[in-house]
Amino acid sequence: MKIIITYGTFDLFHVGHIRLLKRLRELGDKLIVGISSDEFNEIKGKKSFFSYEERAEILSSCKYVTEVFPENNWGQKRDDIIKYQADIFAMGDDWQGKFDELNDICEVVYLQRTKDISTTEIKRALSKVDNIELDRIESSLHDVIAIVKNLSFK
Ligand code: C2G
Repeated sequence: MKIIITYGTFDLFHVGHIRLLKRLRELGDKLIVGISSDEFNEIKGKKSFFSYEERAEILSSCKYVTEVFPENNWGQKRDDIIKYQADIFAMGDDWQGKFDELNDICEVVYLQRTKDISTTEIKRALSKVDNIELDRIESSLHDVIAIVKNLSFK
């Protein structure tokens, strides 16, 4: 039974996340995911849209994921690897080299990150959509006001 362990925020779950989890699951038999708690996200400088509970529900519903648990700090990985008897610790390669010190208790693997998608990108795109929508509504309102003005002076 080969056990894989990984960590992340996994906010606004997207194809980058799912492609990583799929590849991680293919490395072994079980995939255990440490999901960053809301408090730990603050330490990471991240404010997730979905709460820890919602993100945990989404990841738990993913067919590639066996089990999830809260990631509360940077330093718990070594204990987690021992507790879950993980054979492989794996992350996307934006973390390349950052966790190599764990290679005395498990294999450390970094998989290629999916390009052109990230939670930050999604948030940025959505904020633009709001502004575009607001501009459209505002110009429609101006049209309506012009029509009303026309009518009222006849
Ligand atoms: N990821 C990916 N491709 C993307 C986006 C993310 O492969 N387009 C991977 C990341 O490399 C990471 C995982 O998905 O391995 C989760 O990414 P995040 O939710 O951004 O998590 P992160 O902030 O990197 O937290 O202690 C480790 C941290 O908790 C990792």
